[in-house]
Amino acid sequence: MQQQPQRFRTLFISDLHLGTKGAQAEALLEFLKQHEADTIYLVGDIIDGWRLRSSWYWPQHHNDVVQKLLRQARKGARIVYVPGNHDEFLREFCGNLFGSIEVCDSLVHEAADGRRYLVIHGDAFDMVVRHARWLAFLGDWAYVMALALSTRINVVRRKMGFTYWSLSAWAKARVKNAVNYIGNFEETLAAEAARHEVDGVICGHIHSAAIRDFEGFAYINTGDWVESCTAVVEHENGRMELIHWAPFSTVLNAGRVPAVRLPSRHAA
Ligand SMILES: [Mn+2]
Repeated sequence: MQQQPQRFRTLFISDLHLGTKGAQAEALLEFLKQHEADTIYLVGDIIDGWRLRSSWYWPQHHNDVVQKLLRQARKGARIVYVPGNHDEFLREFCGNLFGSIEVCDSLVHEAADGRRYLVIHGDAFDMVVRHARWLAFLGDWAYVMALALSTRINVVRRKMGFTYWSLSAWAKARVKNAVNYIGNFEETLAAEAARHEVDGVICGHIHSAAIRDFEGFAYINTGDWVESCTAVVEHENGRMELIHWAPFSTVLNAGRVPAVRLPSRHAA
């Protein structure tokens, strides 16, 4: 049954990691069918160039996601691609157009309520990636191993009718340092919003979706489509909302799980 898509002023998604086995392309496709927007920001790590460089992995579903986005652009949506560290090959094209898709290293988004947000992937503020690329690569490898295991577990879970379970999210949540890491990143990014004299920041990179307030500056992280299947939408009045999409919803008919809402002080 075809559902009528919900329409938003803006849609922010990041960390799709297309070109990797961990990418939740089917869930994303279903999400994109049901959520449309006037402007779509792709907040980095959309196509995983690091992985594709070592081995080519590009199934039909990954193509379908790209096609779906291009179709939105043809229908008049403005699409802005902010490259991340996994698709840094696009950074040299910043300021250019791919068809109608704008590529931009970072930019300011003005919401309907007049609030201004710096849109940036965020890896530039990740001390690991910034200062030790070899360490980042090693981390990436361990991460891929964890995801491969997670993928197998989920094949079994799907057959048994269970919902998606994320091993790496589970592991991360149990590592003490991960909490510090996320906290530091969030604070750094919120400080960056202050430095740019805007009201907040919208980023991705750490695969941890959030809408938070840091002393009056909004920290918004779009999350990812590898572990958590999350996106951020801007309503017509400028209100930002985090959506947790439940994968396998067509199998389980679960649809949307309750979304995390902005604290009232943020509501327009
Ligand atoms: Mn990244």
